[in-house]
Amino acid sequence: MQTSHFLRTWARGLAAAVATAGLAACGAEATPYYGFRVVNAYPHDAAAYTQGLIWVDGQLYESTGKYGASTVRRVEPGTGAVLQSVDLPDDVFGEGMTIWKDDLVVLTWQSGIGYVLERDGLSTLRTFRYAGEGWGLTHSPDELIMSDGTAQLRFLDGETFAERRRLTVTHDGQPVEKLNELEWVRGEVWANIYQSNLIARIDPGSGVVVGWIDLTGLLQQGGAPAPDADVLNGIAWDAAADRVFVTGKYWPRLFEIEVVEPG
Ligand SMILES: [Ca+2]
Repeated sequence: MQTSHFLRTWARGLAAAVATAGLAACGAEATPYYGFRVVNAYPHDAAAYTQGLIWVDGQLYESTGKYGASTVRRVEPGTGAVLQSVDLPDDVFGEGMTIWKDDLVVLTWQSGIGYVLERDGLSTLRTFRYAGEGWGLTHSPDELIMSDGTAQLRFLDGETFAERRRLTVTHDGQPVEKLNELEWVRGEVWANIYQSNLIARIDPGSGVVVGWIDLTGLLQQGGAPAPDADVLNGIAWDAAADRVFVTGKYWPRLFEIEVVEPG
């Protein structure tokens, strides 16, 4: 028995040494992949092609896409009830949304036009222009942060919408394409990667992905099958209570999740 125990201990030690040597040969530690735990599941409008999701003072605001069906809405988190909704023009495809000061800022996909909406009445206050496509939108304390479907994040002045800088988001030195819905969470930029179950946790200074959150299997939790659901999209952070909510396009559920450490 003693010999067997010794051999097992020796074998585990050897395996650990080989793994460590492998990482050292790569020159860096592997980027961690985090799991998740569902804290709560709530109803969500399964007709909403979710493009932007934010938490403001106890309520959710959501922007939706598709030509002729794009909206900006105020949603009761616990029930999913749409308390108020306005239509965007039929010829624009709604995209990401955030709040700046007290106004909602909404992007459109390929029209190059952004909308500034009054938060309470959802009436349009003004519009602005930007180059290229609009995908996700969030903000740091200092500026707006926008994605456009590439690996780049643009940092914009929140008053003039002028572009201040761009950053290429990378994982192991390679660009991470299809950055979609965004959320500023605890000093990081979190980004849905379009057509995947992954959220990238991005260092806003360097653009480096410091971790991945794998939400594979999330949709199947908390209720009946959802055959019409599309991709994961939509992250909202309740900064005051430090809670994270996620949903997807045509998802019938919204989830509050906790991120779980790897392994
Ligand atoms: Ca968001």
